[in-house]
Amino acid sequence: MSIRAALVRKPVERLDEGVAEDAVPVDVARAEEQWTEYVDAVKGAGYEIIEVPASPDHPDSVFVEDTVVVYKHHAVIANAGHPTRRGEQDGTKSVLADRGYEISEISHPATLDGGDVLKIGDTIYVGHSGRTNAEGVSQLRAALTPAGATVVGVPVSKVLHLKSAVTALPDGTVIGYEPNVDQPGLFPQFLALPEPHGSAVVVLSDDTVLMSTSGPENVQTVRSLGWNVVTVNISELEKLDGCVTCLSVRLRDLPA
Ligand code: CIR
Repeated sequence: MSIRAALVRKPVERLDEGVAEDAVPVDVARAEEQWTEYVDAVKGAGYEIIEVPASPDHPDSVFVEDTVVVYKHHAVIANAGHPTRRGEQDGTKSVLADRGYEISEISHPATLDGGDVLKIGDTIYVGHSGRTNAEGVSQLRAALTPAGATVVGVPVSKVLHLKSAVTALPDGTVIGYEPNVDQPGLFPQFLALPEPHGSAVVVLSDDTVLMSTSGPENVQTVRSLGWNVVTVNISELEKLDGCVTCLSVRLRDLPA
């Protein structure tokens, strides 16, 4: 059986200062509870939880997925597209280096957020978005092509990150709310979900995904296709444009 682990990072007191498209007050205590429930759900699916030490000066640091792209034993450390998020990546880098990952880094003038990267097997889709620039796409391609990945750049103009628009089911079907997706035809199999909110999945195992309670019809659609769905309420983190994917980095087959 493959070893599975997930990186997570505790929300900080300054969470409510995080970057948000719509300024809605965030209940930090409630966000902490919801984060704990999220971590418990991932743990309950059999993942070892690895906590990246909290970063009190980075309000958005709970969204740990944005700090790195992991492929096989390679960890490509991101360079955040938003200036207030730069520096978050240092904690992730040190944890993954300690775990034996081969580290490379996206560097200036390139920017890249992990939320723009969707891996489906050896195909890595990377969104050219408001956060990830062309140099970021290019540096990711240069870092991971030699490791066996095919890096496919895709435009993202309607939402924050590629994974705000699309994620993938365990069988590789790409899902999303179509009005949020620039070019659904770029994906070999695309399934449109009914609701804009809560349209993301985290693959927990070959037959189970994690979704937010904010998209009940989306959950129903995914269940109707024969998948097990574990749900979590992450409403306070969604106020900061987060979704289920961005709260963890899933690791499989860790370096020995
Ligand atoms: C930001 O704007 O950077 C954060 N407030 C939200 C980041 C969410 N990350 C993600 O979806 N991968």
